[in-house]
Amino acid sequence: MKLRIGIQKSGRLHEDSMKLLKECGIDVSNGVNKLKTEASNFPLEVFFFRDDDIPQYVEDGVADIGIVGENVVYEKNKKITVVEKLGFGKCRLSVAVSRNDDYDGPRFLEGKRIATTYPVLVDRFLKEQNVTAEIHEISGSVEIAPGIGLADAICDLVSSGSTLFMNGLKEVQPILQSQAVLIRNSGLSDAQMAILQKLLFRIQSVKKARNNKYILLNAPNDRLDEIIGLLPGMKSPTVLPLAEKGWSSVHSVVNENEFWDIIEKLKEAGAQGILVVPIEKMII
Ligand code: PRT
Ligand code: ZN
Repeated sequence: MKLRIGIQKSGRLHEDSMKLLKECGIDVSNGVNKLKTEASNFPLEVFFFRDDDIPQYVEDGVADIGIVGENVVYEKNKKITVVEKLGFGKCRLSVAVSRNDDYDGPRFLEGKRIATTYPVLVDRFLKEQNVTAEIHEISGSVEIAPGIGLADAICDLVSSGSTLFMNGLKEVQPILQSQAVLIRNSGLSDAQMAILQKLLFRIQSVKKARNNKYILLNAPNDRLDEIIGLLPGMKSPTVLPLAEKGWSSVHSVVNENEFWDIIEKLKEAGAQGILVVPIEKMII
């Protein structure tokens, strides 16, 4: 029994998807110019598809699971189950208008022409806002539509914002936050679900490790309590005596989001020789 996973053949999600499998300890040879490949040390077959096709293939059972952007999942609206957010491929689907327009809320779009590759999501947004506008579905280079007189506004994916900027547009209204997610066919067998659980356990360990750092530092014993108080750790920090009297070595795990904040406070509390090390896997 093997689980079949669909990932993007080439494009923005390909490398991160392959990297995630690798960090899960799954050996897969790269699939450029290949339709599929097999993991050598995990019951997984990897199929390479265009990202837009992945929800359909997972619904049809051509693949059992897949990695695809939430933007594609919700636009395609197939009968599949979202299993886990993966933390990469982050972007937002946003309405953008000409830099010179005064956008004063969704009402601005009333009666306007909006060019997009995401007609379903745009339509849903307009309905929610009680706005009537004309949706022009185009398949690529949406950002040039206002410049050539095809549309008054666009709705497209944005990450850095430089594409909009270079085309004289400004982002005015995010309608969906998106990242890559793991999806699955809704009718997997027990045996397939068991493999998925194994994979998911590994993915979650990799995600936790990515969000945390291992930290080592030297602390003067008279301020040890204060320093330990700053470091939650997985249970509580490890404290070992240093050869030099009056000092201890403290080891712990800190969350990426709180990291700089904690480092500042540790320094103020007299910590020295702070080392920060990436964590490969984290199992709690
Ligand atoms: O060939 P295939 O159909 O598989 O690939 P594709 O060309 O349809 O997709 P691809 O590889 O461009 O994107 C795959 C997925 O990456 C998308 O579905 C999103 O989930 C995710 N993603 C994340 C992005 C972006 N960021 C992104 N910035 N997808 C596209 N863009 C484009 C956007 O459309 C615009 O043209 O990048 C431009 C904007 O980028 P900034 O940085 O200038 O704002
Ligand atoms: Zn695509």
